[in-house]
Order: sequence, then structure tokens, then C-alpha cells
Amino acid sequence: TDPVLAGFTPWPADLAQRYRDQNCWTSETFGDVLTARAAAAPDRIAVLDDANSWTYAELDHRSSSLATGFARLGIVPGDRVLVQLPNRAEFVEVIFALFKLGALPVFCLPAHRKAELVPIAGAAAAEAMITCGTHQRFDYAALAAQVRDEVESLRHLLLVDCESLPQGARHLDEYRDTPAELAGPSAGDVAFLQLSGGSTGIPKLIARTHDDYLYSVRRSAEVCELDQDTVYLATLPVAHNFPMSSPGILGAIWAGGAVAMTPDPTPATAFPLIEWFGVTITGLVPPLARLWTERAEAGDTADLSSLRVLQVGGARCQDELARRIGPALGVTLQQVFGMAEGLVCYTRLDDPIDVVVSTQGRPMSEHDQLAVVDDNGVEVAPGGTGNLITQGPYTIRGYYNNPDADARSFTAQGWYRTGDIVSVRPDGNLVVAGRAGDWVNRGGEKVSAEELEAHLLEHPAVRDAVIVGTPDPVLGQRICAFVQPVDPAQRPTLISVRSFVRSRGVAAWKMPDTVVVVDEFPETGVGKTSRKDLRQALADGAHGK
Ligand code: J2J
Repeated sequence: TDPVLAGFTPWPADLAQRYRDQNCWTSETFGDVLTARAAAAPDRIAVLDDANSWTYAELDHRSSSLATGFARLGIVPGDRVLVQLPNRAEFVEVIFALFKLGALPVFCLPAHRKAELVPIAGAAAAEAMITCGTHQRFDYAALAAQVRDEVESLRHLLLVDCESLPQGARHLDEYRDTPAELAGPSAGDVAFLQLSGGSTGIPKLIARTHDDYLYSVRRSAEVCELDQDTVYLATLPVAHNFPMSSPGILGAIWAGGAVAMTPDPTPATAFPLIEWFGVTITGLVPPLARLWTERAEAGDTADLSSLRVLQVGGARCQDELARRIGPALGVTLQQVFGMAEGLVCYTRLDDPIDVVVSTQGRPMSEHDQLAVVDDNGVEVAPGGTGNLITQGPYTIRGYYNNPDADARSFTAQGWYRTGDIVSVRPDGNLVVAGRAGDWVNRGGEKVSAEELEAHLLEHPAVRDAVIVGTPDPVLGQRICAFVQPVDPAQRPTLISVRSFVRSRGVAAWKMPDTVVVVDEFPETGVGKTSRKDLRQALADGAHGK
């Protein structure tokens, strides 16, 4: 079919044919889906936030109108457009406008700062950026202007809801044209670029096609039993793969239901919105699930009776917490183990309680292929613990334009090395035991050890630094920085390290939680010490082994 995008790694032809024959890939685009839903039920509510309520007809029209305006601005199919927006209705119209035009949103998080955005914009060679004015007392327009000034390809800055426009920026509202006929993408084309958790150096960008992503959204909507009466609340930052597609906002639209947005995930904000919008399903990371559970156990007065399913994923949910969630919130718990690269596992809504509480579920598709292998790539005995590798109809075959990362993260046969250590129970459900990769999973937010170490090495008082994850009862893992000082008499403090990293324009979730000053790092065996071994040795020491 089409040449999708230079730098995109396609599926081998035989597999692609198989996925078409198996009706995984149906040749529909996201624009097609929205237009079909709008034709079938124009007056049903599609999107809700605290300021807006749009029907399917309105969402379809608004996104076509913006797509036409973007084309007038000079954005062409295949162009990359950074989107950094909080959870609000405009996110949905903007991404559907880009889908319809065939331009590629690059999903940035509101927590990203210059140190993340500049490399992302560079790796994507983005032509435009869409963001907002001030949100939660942070000036996104000013940040975007700084990014634009440093990234050569970035020519257009479009702002949602911004009172004082930076120089050269335009209001999104200037691009609401009368919808015109657009050629639009094909289903085999790349729909967007997603970010991999814990990238170092050159960001690892994940290119997903309409065909493959729509399949994952459709299967997710089926597994999660969504329908027209679904009201999905986007509680996590909506640019994340989980609230986007598992089943997320796209699953809700696939099913003809409604997408609701909460600007922040705390019970104080989200509980009243659940009651107000009649939310039926939402997804959380474990620390938030704990917060919600504790709030409900403490007798919060909001009426959460519309909420039927609470999904928890992004990091391992402790069995103890998992057991409390259902009774406290009056919901069915669903564990979700997924990754932006593809594979998503779910516990099913009718699974026995032991499965729901103690496992991370099983693949959503019968066409997902999984293997658990040892460090030499040899499959372990059934039930054994090892590295999870996978291929399937919605798992990428390579990162976008990044052969070095591909060499590490994909087998010679093109299977994705998830970096997760798992076992598969006889009933087919997975249990996630940990990670082999060098990142810390801080309550679902991933932090690359190497990336943070590189920042710390710039600190004038730091000679060397090693980042490890240490156990934390709420977050699962916290970020511990072992630092060797330049001068033993001048030991860097936690405050100075944090404010230093912050001043380098790094997302707040990456700040170290603990700093341990050490005079020497341990020797980890014969020969050259690898950073990986060093991290392991320090982590083992910190865990008290
Ligand atoms: C343990 N580790 C988990 C879980 C993800 C749905 C849900 C989550 C993500 C996501 C996603 C875990 N228990 N339940 O994209 O569509 C860790 C694993 C995994 C990595 C992927 C989705 N759920 N993880 O979290 O790309 O280590 O996607 O490889 O952000 O999170 O991170 P990310």
C-alpha cells in the first residue's frame, strides 16, 4: 500500500496480509469512525468538560473545520504537530482535525518542560505546536515560544484559550474554516507519534497507524464492554496511551459513547464530576487508585453510583490495594498492563476475584503472540519468570527513525522486548514481577536512569551519579539518586539537587525523592563495571539485601 512515513518500520508483508485477512486491520481511519458515528447519532453527546458539551455532529464539524484551517495554514499530510494540552474538550477536536488532515499529532504531556520538548520536537522535526495559555498557574504559551525559538523546523504556534499571545503565535480559533473536502490519509498511514516512557538522549517516538491503533481501540472497547451509554472520564493526562486508547477516549468514541474530561485527578475535583457527568468508567495509576479508595473509605459524600468499572494500570497494583478498590468505590476493578509500543493486557470484567486482584490480565487479542525468555533469548519453562517479548497486530516493529534503539529493543525477528519481567499463570493471566530496563516506574510515570544521571552530572558539586528505584509504599518506586561529591566536604543536599534539576527545565515527576551521598560506588565484580550492574548493586544495597 502507501509509503507511510520515512523512518517508520512497517510490518513484514506476510504479517500485514494476515492481520488484514483476520479482520484486525479494517482499512478505516479515525476520521472515518467519527464521521460514521456523527451520521448514525448526530445528537448524542461526544465530549464534555466543565465548560463544553459537544454532540457527535458538533465534534465532527469542529474537527473538519479545523482540519481545513490547518491546511490553509500550510500544514500538509505527514507533517508533525506537537500537541501539549491539559484534559479539556479542545484536545479531542484538535487530534481529530489532525487525523482528518493526515497530519501527525505528537502527544506531549502537560508536565513536559523545555528539556523534554526541544528534543521531542527535534526528533519529530515538527512543523507546528498546539498548546494553551496559562493552566494551573503555568504559562504554556511562553514555554512553547521558547521551544519554537530553539527548534528550527517549528514554524507555527497555535494557542487554545490564551490571553496574551507570544510573538508570532496565532489563536486556534482563527483556523475554524468552512469544512472543505480533504484527501485525507489512508488507513495504513501513520496516525500520530506517541512517546515511549523513559527515553534517553534521542526520544524514542512510537509511530502508530490508523489500522493498527484502531484495532487496539476496537478490541479494548469490546473487552471493556463499552457502548453508547458509556461515559469515559479521562482522569490521567489524556496524551498518555492508557487514557487515549485502553479503551480511553478513542474507545469511548468508537463505541458512540461520551468522553468526559477532568482537569485534575484528585477526588476533590474528579468525584463531583463523576456524579455530574454520570461517568461509567475511568482509569487510574495505582497511587491515585489508593487516594480514591482511601477517600471513599473515609466516607466521601459524592454519589459515585454511576461508576461501574475502575481500571488500574501503568504500574504494578499491590494485591492489598486491589482487594480494597471494589468494595470501597462500588466498582468492578480491571487491571491493565499496557505499553505505548502496543501490547495491552486486561483482566476481564467477569473474571474471578483472584484473577482481578492478583494478576495483570491477559492479552486483549487472540492474535497477540507472547513469549517469556531468559537473558539468552531461550524460552523459560511454562509458568517460569523471564523477559516478556511480543509481536502482534498492534505492536510496533521499530521506533520512529531510531535504529540504535531498535537494535536494543527488538529481536532479530522483529518482536518487541518489553523490558518487563513476567510469569504466565496456567490460566493465561500474566503477573508482572519487575523490570529489566534501566528506568524507575514512579507511580506510572517512567523516568530514565540515564537521562536523569546526565542532568545530575552537570551539577557543579557532583562527580558521579547513579539513579535507582527504591521501594515506596504508595508510588511503588521512588527515585533515589546516589551521588559522589567532587569535594567530600561539600555534600550536595536533596534541595539543591532538586532545584538544580528543575532549573534545567525537566518535568517535575523526574525530581529525585532521595539523595544519598556516597564516597565511592561499589565494585560490582570482575572487569569493567557496567552502569546497569552498578545500578543493580546500589538498588540491592538500598533494598537492604
Ligand atoms: C506493572 N507494570 C505496568 C501494570 C504498565 C495501558 C496501561 C498502561 C500503559 C502504560 C499503556 C503495568 N503493572 N499493570 O500504554 O495502553 C509498565 C510496564 C510497561 C510500561 C509501559 C496502556 N502497566 N506497566 O503504562 O508506555 O513496565 O504505558 O512496559 O507508559 O509500564 O509504560 P507506558
